[in-house]
Amino acid sequence: MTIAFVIILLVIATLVFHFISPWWFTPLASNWQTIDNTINLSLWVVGAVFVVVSLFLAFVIIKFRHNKNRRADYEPENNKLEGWLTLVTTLGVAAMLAPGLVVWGQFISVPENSKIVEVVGQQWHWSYRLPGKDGKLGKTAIKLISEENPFGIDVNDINGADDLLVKSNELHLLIEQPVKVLLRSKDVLHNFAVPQFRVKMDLVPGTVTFVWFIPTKLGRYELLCEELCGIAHFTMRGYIKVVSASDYQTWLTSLPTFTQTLARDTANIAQGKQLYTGCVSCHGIDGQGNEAMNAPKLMGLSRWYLHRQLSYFKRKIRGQNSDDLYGQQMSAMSALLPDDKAIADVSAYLSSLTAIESIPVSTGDAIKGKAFYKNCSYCHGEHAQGNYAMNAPKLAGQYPWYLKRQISSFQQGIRGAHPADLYGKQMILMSKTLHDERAINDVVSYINSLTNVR
Ligand code: HEC
Ligand code: HEC
Ligand SMILES: [Cu+2]
Repeated sequence: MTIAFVIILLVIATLVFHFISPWWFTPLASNWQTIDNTINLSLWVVGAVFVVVSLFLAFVIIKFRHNKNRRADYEPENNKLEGWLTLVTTLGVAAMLAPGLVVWGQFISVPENSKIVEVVGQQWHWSYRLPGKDGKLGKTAIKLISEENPFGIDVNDINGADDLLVKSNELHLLIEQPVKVLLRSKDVLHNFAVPQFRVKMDLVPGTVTFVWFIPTKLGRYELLCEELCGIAHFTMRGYIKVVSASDYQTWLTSLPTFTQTLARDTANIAQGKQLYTGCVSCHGIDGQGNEAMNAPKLMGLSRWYLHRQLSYFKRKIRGQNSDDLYGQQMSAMSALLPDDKAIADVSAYLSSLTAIESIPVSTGDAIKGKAFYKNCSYCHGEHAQGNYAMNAPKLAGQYPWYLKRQISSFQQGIRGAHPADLYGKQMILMSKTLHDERAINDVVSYINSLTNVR
């Protein structure tokens, strides 16, 4: 008897939860109402069956409960009843599956007037490529990917020259314009999913997959990787901003073509050395750093990392937090570098310095630190040598006081929390794997004990 009431309560609770629960789909922002309809239909079919079968079970338990004066009837066959049950079940299953086939048909028939956009996934961020005026994307290959050519575009393919590259994690789309999104992965399986658009698809290394949709509502939507693609999978987020025609045009004109990004490497090392004279008082004559000035070692850091940090300081993405005293100092100093060219020059100069690097000593327990460093090595490399593909800088050879300060800045959100800081956010999350001062000390000791490979 009790079990019958439990079942009835379960049915009531489920229904109440369904109707009052705040959890439901985010408002639709694309043409894919049909996907919602299919999901809803399945839910209604499954829901009705759940209610009817559960209540029937409860009814039977109550009605035919144990009674000394009653005996059960044995009825192994009932063709009529079985016929009905088979028919009803078949209709129910067909109602759930058949509309899905129709919607899948639409899902794979891309409208003629769609515009192409390429989305590239890698551990753990997104980038985008649009065809230039010719409307065609250039060929790509994994083996062509390098620091200068992160998309791996084939320079010999004429279609690639005017491709527009978006290195940021924000893609803009024109409202009411059907788009065919080509999906490509540089490393492992990822999944392209924007909840408001409803459509989602895996990115598979070695092949190009696609989805299509029409964005129907202006707004900025979060792009999630819905594939468990590695330890920092949850940091793999991007944004899709649906904009009006004029905003879209402005955005397009701001994008560099592939040719322009290649031509950009005109950094002048001599010029960079000249510019660096303004930095010597803090960072030292060879960029060896200076503890008294709180200034880290710069020599031997990668060009792309130096470039990024200097433009972060300049664009007030790093060093603006009111608790970030040293970052603020440095941010003020970035005024010595008037423009992007100057930043490129000084970065090229600093990364060219190959003076012998002393290995700093620190006081933590390097053996314990090694265990902590396991997580860090996925991005920063086994020898803390840095890894361009992961956007993670070299840590080996850096002063312990500076490393500790940065780790705790990340932990407190003093560094990396600015909305335009794409990579700092990953570090904020990672820094929290070190639970106390002791752990920070230990991991830094381990980093300092690593052979300082360049
Ligand atoms: C007043 C002293 C001072 C001067 C002058 C100065 N810096 Fe700095 N710099 C700092 C301090 C302090 C930090 C550490 C900031 C922090 O802890 O977040 C820093 C950090 C940096 C970083 C970040 C390094 C990393 O590993 O993330 C770079 C790059 C840098 N400086 C380059 C320069 C360049 C190039 C110049 C000359 C244009 C310069 N600095 C001039 C004090 C200075
Ligand atoms: C998911 C990849 C990833 C992992 C894992 C990771 N980092 Fe980082 N780390 C980064 C990136 C990316 C940056 C550069 C951030 C930026 O550009 O502002 C960075 C920056 C840093 C910096 C600042 C270096 C400098 O010169 O200012 C330190 C220190 C650091 N990481 C330490 C660690 C430690 C310790 C661990 C392990 C607990 C770790 N990281 C794990 C990606 C990672
Ligand atoms: Cu992913």
